[in-house]
Amino acid sequence: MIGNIVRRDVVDSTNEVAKELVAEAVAPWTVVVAEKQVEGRGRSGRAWVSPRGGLYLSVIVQEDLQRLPMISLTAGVAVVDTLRDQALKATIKWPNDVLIGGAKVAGVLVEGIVGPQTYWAIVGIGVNSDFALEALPRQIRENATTLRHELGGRVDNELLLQSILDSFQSSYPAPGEERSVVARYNEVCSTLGKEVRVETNRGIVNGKAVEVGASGFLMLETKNGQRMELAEGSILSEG
Ligand code: BT5
Repeated sequence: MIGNIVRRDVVDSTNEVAKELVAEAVAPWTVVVAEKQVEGRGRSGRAWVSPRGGLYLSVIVQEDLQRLPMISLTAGVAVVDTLRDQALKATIKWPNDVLIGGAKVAGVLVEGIVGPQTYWAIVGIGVNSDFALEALPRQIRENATTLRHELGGRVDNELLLQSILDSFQSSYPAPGEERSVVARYNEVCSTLGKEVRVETNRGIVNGKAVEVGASGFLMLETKNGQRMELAEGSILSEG
């Protein structure tokens, strides 16, 4: 499935380049890879700091918009499984932070767009791979790590790219066959079982994280035993 790989040196954001390609009629499963981003994006208007040496990619897939949360889970699982193959103890913090030892090493941003004839998902993945931790601003560094820092040596971004793409493609669920990737997500999600404090666009909620569903929601159990589904949010603290 993985098709053409479009390689760029410096871009604003690989997701943005991918969107331009969709507007020009692109083949599904085209991948955009850049060496550096100057306007790397996170969720909700946040920034993804993207120095040279990191891996920045966007996979362009044709997808129904309601499957985007599912595709985001799949991308997180692909990154975790790739890192685990290298004996790194990677986990996911809901919804899409890939952590090693509690520090963020990668993030996923899936954006949906309406193309000329169909819907598209731009699956953006950023990995702090082959650069020193010091390349990140101090404030971010406190909660982040890089593969070079974890492994104590250089990282081959080309091999990493191929492994992530292989893993993403092999985990990618056909409609109706989402169960195994959701199960895998729940296995590697370090948020589950913890008391969490989550910032949502409806305010802050507290509860015990129980599970993540196929539509990407986090099921929380509040103190009075009520269950609550969160479609989006950022975890402020995990107990
Ligand atoms: C994410 O957002 O984690 C999604 C990151 C997706 C980046 C990829 S790179 C390829 C593609 N093209 C793009 O433009 N984006 C995608 P979020 O969960 O909102 O986390 C953002 C927060 O993570 C920031 O507010 C910082 O606190 C922190 N952060 C920023 N840069 C970081 C880095 N390099 N390493 C660790 N943490 C970082």
